[in-house]
Amino acid sequence: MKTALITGISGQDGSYLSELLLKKGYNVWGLVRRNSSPSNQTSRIDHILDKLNLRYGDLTDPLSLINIINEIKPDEIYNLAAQSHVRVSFDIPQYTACTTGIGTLNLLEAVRQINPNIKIYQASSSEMFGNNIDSDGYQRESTQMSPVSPYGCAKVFSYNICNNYKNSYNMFISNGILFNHESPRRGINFVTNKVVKCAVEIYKGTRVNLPLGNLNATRDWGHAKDYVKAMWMMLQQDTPDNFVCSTGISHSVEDLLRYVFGKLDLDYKKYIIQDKRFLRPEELKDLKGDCSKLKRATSWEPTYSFETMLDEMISFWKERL
Ligand code: NAP
Ligand code: F7E
Repeated sequence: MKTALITGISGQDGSYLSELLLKKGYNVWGLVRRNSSPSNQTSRIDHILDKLNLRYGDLTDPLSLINIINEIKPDEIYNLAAQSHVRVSFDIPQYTACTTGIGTLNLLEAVRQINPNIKIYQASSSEMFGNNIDSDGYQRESTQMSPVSPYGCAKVFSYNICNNYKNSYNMFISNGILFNHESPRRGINFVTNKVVKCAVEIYKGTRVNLPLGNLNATRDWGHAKDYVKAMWMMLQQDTPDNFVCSTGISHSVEDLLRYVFGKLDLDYKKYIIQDKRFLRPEELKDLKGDCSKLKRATSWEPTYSFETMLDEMISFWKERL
């Protein structure tokens, strides 16, 4: 039985990855932060809590990482913990750098000192590319990285330090460069789940409008359940490498509105109000990923489309609200 440690186990991806690894027979451990409302914090993993082993810790506390790695002796570590909200990273840039950037270094150093043979997955992001696009309209592993947010800058640091530790100390560290991925478990301050939840509230008569920021940006949106499979596949390769994971199809925020409100027989134009609070000081305009390297190396294929993913989210909120 393999042992896996997931940092960020209480997050969207941590919850789906836990389910996947449990199904595969792993002994699954997770790092959780101290929170004044513990039941709320584990809401995404409450249904499997009895099968998981949780320990308090924090990426910014190196001793907590050393203690848990010494205790559980993992075969694989999935480093999913981060301050992951791009807009918020402009409000708390130093905190974001400490957690999303230096936190990764703390983890790598703990692994190097305790057992450099542990395999590590690093949650890298398409936000690292900033506004660079190859001439065919896609971003891929070779696309230049010029991040446009404190979050993106911190992720580039983590990406680079992972490559540096891999090469310097011959460690198995793979970066998954994941494009946006969503689900009913997505935080409700990210645009997909915000739009779906608010649209369902308007449909049910409990809300009158939806304040949003930039509607023109385009994103390559996939489903988190598909993307955690890719994370696991990356660590089952013979050698560590960096892989883009994406659907290759992009939609604007306005497309998202049209689809979700349309499914509820509503005209989104009647409800949207522009709210400056949701604009970013610098915006990443367009994302569309080419994941042919991942597909060549593994048998990974997404099972959800943009539409089926949103249908699942709409059904979830219709039932929940
Ligand atoms: P998420 O829902 O925001 O989850 C983040 C997790 O990190 C939560 O469990 C959070 O704990 C934990 N965390 C935050 N700061 C921490 C710290 N200092 N020490 C320990 N744990 C900490 O994010 P996600 O959508 O699952 O994404 C997972 C990872 O993939 C993140 O690193 C994200 O940046 C990256 N990523 C996400 C996407 C995407 O579209 N979802 C795309 C590319 C990359 P609490 O529950 O206590 O807050
Ligand atoms: O924004 C626009 C916003 O916050 C998407 C994270 O998982 O993916 C995610 O980052 C777009 C942006 O995701 C609102 O300006 C308009 O253009 O859902 P989002 P993100 O910033 O792309 C990357 C790959 C990650 O790695 C990150 O961790 O939607 N937008 N109006 C809005 N966005 C939000 N949140 N709220 C609005 O009201």
